[in-house]
Amino acid sequence: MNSPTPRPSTELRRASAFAPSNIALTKYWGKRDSTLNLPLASSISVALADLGSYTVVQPAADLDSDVMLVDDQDLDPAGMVKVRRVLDEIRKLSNSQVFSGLRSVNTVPAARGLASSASAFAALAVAAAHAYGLELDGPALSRLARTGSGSASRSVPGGIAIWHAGQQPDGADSYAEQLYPADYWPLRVLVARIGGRKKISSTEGMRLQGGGGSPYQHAWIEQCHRDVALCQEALALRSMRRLAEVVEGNALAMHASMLANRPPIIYWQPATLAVIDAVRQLRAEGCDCCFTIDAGASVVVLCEAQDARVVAQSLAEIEGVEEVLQTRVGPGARLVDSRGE
Ligand code: 2P0
Repeated sequence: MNSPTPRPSTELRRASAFAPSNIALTKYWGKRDSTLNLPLASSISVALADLGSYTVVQPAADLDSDVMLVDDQDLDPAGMVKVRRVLDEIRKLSNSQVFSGLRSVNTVPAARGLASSASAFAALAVAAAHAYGLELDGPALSRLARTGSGSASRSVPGGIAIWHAGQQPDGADSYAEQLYPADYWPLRVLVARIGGRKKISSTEGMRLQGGGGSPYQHAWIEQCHRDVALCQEALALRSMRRLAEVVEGNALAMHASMLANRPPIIYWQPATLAVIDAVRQLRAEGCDCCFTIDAGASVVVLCEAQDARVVAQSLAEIEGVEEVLQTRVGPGARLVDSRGE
């Protein structure tokens, strides 16, 4: 573990950070420890350039608990438990007992299959560590973010990142690091937004499946181990053909394991399948693209820059696609000045 350098509590200060959301190329869907968010398999992601969260942390001696607004609403109790987990760890490391007021603004639509919790917790970890005077390295910040929400670990390094599942019970070896910087492969990321609020959160979906609900759970995790290796090969070659095979196969295997769960976990809507069809058709016509789907109905499409316009146009024409967001791969979590709020 990194040795933090605590400063005296008089050095508590307001701090703001931005963190990107991230899209998994091979997924995190299964935990070996649900308190520390330790995964059963490693996963690989791309950070999104301008879709993410700004979080401001203001330690205040007169508060008797932490309070947090997310998009101007009080954070719900389940979210607050996760936030306190991160802040309690930071207070422990900095020998502080001061609570904080926090405000987070998402540039990602919440609960639509895009991981707003990933960016929110990565921004929280980076801002709060600074607010409490800690100097932590990347792996330490990634571990902190992970305790809030597993996927947040990957938003800390940004670019193309791998989250190592690790083996240690305390999670010391379970953190994300960058495989490639954001400009390694100038992919475009298109989000075909579909549907309203999802009914089953990722945390709950993984809990249901982890309790022996899916007969395919073991096969799914074994597939993840293989796919992480295949994905790294595809990335090293910058081969969209090979990337498509592993990224699409991994997402479909995850949803197959969810569908087979009892009770079933079904996130797709008719438009989800329509987008899958469209991407396969585009590829047959020579467009270098592939799709992936998280815990929601929305579909994310990765493509080469020169194909982005035609792909975005095709997606926008599909019935049930409410909006097509377009971005590129971006850097990781960082401190920003308070104008970044
Ligand atoms: C991923 N997802 O790898 C996968 C794919 C959803 C489907 O990471 O319980 O919100 O807070 O650790 O991080 C969503 O999981 O769950 C997620 P918790 P988290 O992106």
